[in-house]
Amino acid sequence: MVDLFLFLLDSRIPETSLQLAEPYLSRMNRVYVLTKADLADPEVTYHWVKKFGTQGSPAFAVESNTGRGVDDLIAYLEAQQASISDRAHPEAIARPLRTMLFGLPNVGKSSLANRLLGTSKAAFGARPGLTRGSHWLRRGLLEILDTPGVIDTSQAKGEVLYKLAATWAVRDNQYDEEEVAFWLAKEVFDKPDPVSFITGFGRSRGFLGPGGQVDFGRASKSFIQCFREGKFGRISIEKPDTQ
Ligand SMILES: Nc1nc2c(ncn2[C@@H]2O[C@H](COP(=O)(O)OP(=O)(O)OP(=O)(O)O)[C@@H](O)[C@H]2O)c(=O)[nH]1
Ligand SMILES: [Mg+2]
Repeated sequence: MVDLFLFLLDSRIPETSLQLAEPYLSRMNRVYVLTKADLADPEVTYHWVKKFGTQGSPAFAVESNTGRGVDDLIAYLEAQQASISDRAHPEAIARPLRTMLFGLPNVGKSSLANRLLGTSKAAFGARPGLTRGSHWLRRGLLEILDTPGVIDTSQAKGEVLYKLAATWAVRDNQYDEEEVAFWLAKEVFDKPDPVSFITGFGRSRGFLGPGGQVDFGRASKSFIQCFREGKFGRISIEKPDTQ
């Protein structure tokens, strides 16, 4: 039913995105799309795209919120559409290219579907688990199957869980905010004393509890949210070893 699988990977954690999604898809006809590129370090994303390319899979970095990078992907899909029609029935009327979007919850599948189709038909939103059921969407010679984030993240723990939480691929009740904030401060921001770093962050925001003490829970939550929104700049959590 599908000509091409668009395998969406969060630009900040391409390796973890890939490992978790890998068991669900065949090796065939795979295209990688690094999403939310505006939130990741552009140089690191460039190296990821290059790495996937040398491994034989076309790869694109996109920003579905602004549309940046999407034109290159559209040009690629149009070329694929032209080639399937030629190969199968050169004499027949061109048939649409069927693509399926696949990836972690909240990675940007529905937003990309809208960009590719130039519509806002696919419902999208800030929390994971928004799309329910799979939907075929069509415009001209492109058909897109938008799927829900079906990848099972319920068993994720340790660093994998922290990465998923930091990029909001898991629901808020799946992780401990203070643990995630501690890990982010230590491993991603390289802070030797994560507790005082998060406390300082909370104080600077005025998150004070009774007695003037910093509300560590609130500070942790806000710290994670600021990271997710790119308020600390464009930060890649995972870098390819070739870089
Ligand atoms: N900064 C940024 N945010 C994006 C980008 N693409 C999507 N988003 C946001 O990410 C959130 C999730 O987008 P969706 O398109 O709903 O993601 P999804 O993969 O369809 O999510 P589920 O259907 O819940 O699995 C939304 O708040 C989007 O606005 C992007 O390129 N950059
Ligand atoms: Mg969706």
